[in-house]
Amino acid sequence: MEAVEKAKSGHPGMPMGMADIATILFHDFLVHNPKDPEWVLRDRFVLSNGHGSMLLYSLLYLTGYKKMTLNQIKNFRQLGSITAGHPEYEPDAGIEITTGPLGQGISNAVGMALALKKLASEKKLKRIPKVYVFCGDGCLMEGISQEAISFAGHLKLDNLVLVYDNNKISIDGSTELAFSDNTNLRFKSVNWNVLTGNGHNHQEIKNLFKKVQKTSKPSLINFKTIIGFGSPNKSAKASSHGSPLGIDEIALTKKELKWNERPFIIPAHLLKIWRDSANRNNKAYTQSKKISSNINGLKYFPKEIDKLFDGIVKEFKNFNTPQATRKSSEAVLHFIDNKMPLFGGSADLTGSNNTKGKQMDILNHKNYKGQYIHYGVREHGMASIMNGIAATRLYKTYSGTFLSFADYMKPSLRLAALMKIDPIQVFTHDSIGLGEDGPTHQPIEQINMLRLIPNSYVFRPCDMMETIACWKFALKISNAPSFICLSRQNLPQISNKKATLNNFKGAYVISQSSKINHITIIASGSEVSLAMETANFLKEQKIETKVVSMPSSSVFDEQQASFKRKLFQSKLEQVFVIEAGSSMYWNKYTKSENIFGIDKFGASAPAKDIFNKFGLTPKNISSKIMKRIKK
Ligand SMILES: Cc1ncc(C[n+]2csc(CCOP(=O)(O)OP(=O)(O)O)c2C)c(N)n1
Ligand SMILES: [Mg+2]
Repeated sequence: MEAVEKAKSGHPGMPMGMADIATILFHDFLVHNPKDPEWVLRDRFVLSNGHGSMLLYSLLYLTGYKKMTLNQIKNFRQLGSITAGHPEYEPDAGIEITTGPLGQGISNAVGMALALKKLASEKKLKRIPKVYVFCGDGCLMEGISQEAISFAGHLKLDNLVLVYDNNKISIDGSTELAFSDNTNLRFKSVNWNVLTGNGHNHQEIKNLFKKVQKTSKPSLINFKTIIGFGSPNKSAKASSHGSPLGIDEIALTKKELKWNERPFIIPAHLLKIWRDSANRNNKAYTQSKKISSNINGLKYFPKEIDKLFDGIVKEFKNFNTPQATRKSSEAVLHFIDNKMPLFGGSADLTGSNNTKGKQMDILNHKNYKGQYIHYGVREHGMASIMNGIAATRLYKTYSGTFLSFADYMKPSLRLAALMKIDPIQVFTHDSIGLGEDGPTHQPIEQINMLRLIPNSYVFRPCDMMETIACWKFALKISNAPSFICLSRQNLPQISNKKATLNNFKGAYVISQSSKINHITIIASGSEVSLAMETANFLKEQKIETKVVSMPSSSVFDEQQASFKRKLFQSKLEQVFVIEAGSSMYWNKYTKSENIFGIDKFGASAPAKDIFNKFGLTPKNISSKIMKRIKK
C-alpha cells in the first residue's frame, strides 16, 4: 500500500488480496535460497498477474534477496530501479520472468515446469523442482491460458501449481460483466487436479499447498479472495485494483489490520521470522548443491558450436542441388540434434517446417528426456512456453510454424526480446513463394514486423551455406531471440563459401559483374538468386551490378559504419532492394522508388505466376532499374 502510495501509481489490490496465500507459500513451502537466487534446483515462482508486482518485490525483500533492498521498494516504478511497474526478468534478484501482459506467465510457468521435468528425468533427480504461478481473472480470460493449460494437462506436468486469485474483480468491475466460466470444470476437462479454498484462511491455505506436494497432474488451487483485503472502503471493489488507496484509506486499513508501524518499517522480530523462513531448505540446498553444480545448462555450449559447424560445412561444401532452405535447416538439425542441450518442436507442422532432427525422441509424459515436442496447434502457447524454457537457461529451444502465423505469437516474441532470452523460431513458407495455399498463408508484413522488434535477430538465408551460417549465429546468441525465415520452394546453391561462416556480418557481396559497379542490389532469401539474374540482364545493357546478399539485416545493422558504406559503395540513388515482402523497412537503405517489394496481399496460384503478378522477375526489375538510372 505504502510503496504504491509513494510512487503515486501502481496496483495495491492484488498484493493485499493475495498476501495471505503468498505468505504461507513463501514461509512454509517454496524451496528456494535467497542467498543463492539462481540455485538450479530451486522452485520457481511466477507472478502471471504481473500488475501485482509489489507483492513479489515485498516477498523478495522480506525473505532476504540481496538485490531487493528496502530502497528498491521505496523506488517502486522509478527510473533505474529493479522494482519496475511490472516484474522484469532479473533472475539474480529472484524475478524469474517478465510478466504483465496477462496470460503469459501461466504459459511461461508451463515451459519452466517442462524444462525442470526434463532436467529431473535426465539427471535422475530425487526431487523435481516445482513451479508455482499466481494468476488472476484476467489471465484466465486470455486465450493463451487455454493453450497452456491444455498442453500442461496433456504432458502431466505434476510439478506445476497454478494459484488462482479468484476475487471476481477486474478493471471494469465485477467479472460478471464478461466472465461466466466454470473454471474448475474447465481445468478438470484438461486433466488437472483441482482444489478450492478460502484465500484468507491460513489453515486452509496450508492444507491445500500440502495436498499439491505429491500429485500426478498439474494442480489448480482456486482460492476465493477479496481484492484490496483489509481496506474498509475499497476492498472487494475495482477501485483498489490499479490506483493508490490514498493516505486516509491507508490509515483506516492499517487500523483494520492492526498494523501500527510507520511506512516501510518492518519490526525486527518479524523481519527475522521472514529472513529465517528459507532456512528450512538448508538441508535440501546443501544436499543438492553437489548435483546442481554439475548441471551446466548452456554454460559450455558456445564453445562446442564452432567445432560442430566446421563439420557441417565440410559435409556440404560441394552441395549443389537446388533445395528449399527449410530442408537445409533440417539438414543442420540432423547434425546437431543429439550433440547439444537443445530441444524443440513445431505447432503441428513438423513435416512442413522440417524441424525434427533424425535422432530426436518425442518428448511426452512417458519420456521427458525426449528432445522433440509436438506442441499441437498452439502457436501463442508454444512461443510463451518456449520463453519459460529459455528463461531457465538450461536448454536452447526452438520451434516451427509458418511465417504468416508469427502474428499468433507476437506478444511472446516481443517479451523474449525484452527479457534478453534466446528462443529460436523457425518460420518456414516465408513468402508468396509458397504458392497455392494463397494469401492467408503468404506472409507480407510479418518479416518486417519481426525486424521491428528491438533486440531480436531476423534471418532469411538464400541457400544451404547461408542457412548453416544463420543457424550457427542464432545458436550462439544468448541474449536475444532469433527468427529464422525459410523458403518452402527450392532455391539454387549460390553462396557456397562466400557466406563467411566464421565472420558473419549479416550481409556480403555475393556477386559482382566488374570491379567498378554502377549499381548495388540488396536482396534476401529467395530473392538473392532473382537479384543475380537481374544483374545478368543489366550486364547485357552494360550496367555493372554488385549484388549484396543480406541474410540478416539485424546483424548487418550492428556492423561498423565503414563496413556498411563499403559494402553498398553506390550512391543512394543507385542502391536497389528486392524482397518479396512489404517494402517499408528497406527505406533506411534506399529511396522508396528503388524497392521491389510487395505491399498488397498475395494470391492463390503457382509461385511463378504470383512472382509474375507482382513484377518480381529479372526482366521487369532490370527494365525498371534501367529507366530509373537513365533519368
Ligand atoms: C494482455 C493484457 N491485456 C490487458 C491488460 C491490462 N490489465 C491489467 S490488469 C487487468 C485486469 C485484470 O484483472 P484480474 O486479473 O482479475 O486482476 P485483479 O484486478 O483481480 O488484480 C487488465 C485488463 C494487461 N495487463 N494485459
Ligand atoms: Mg480479479
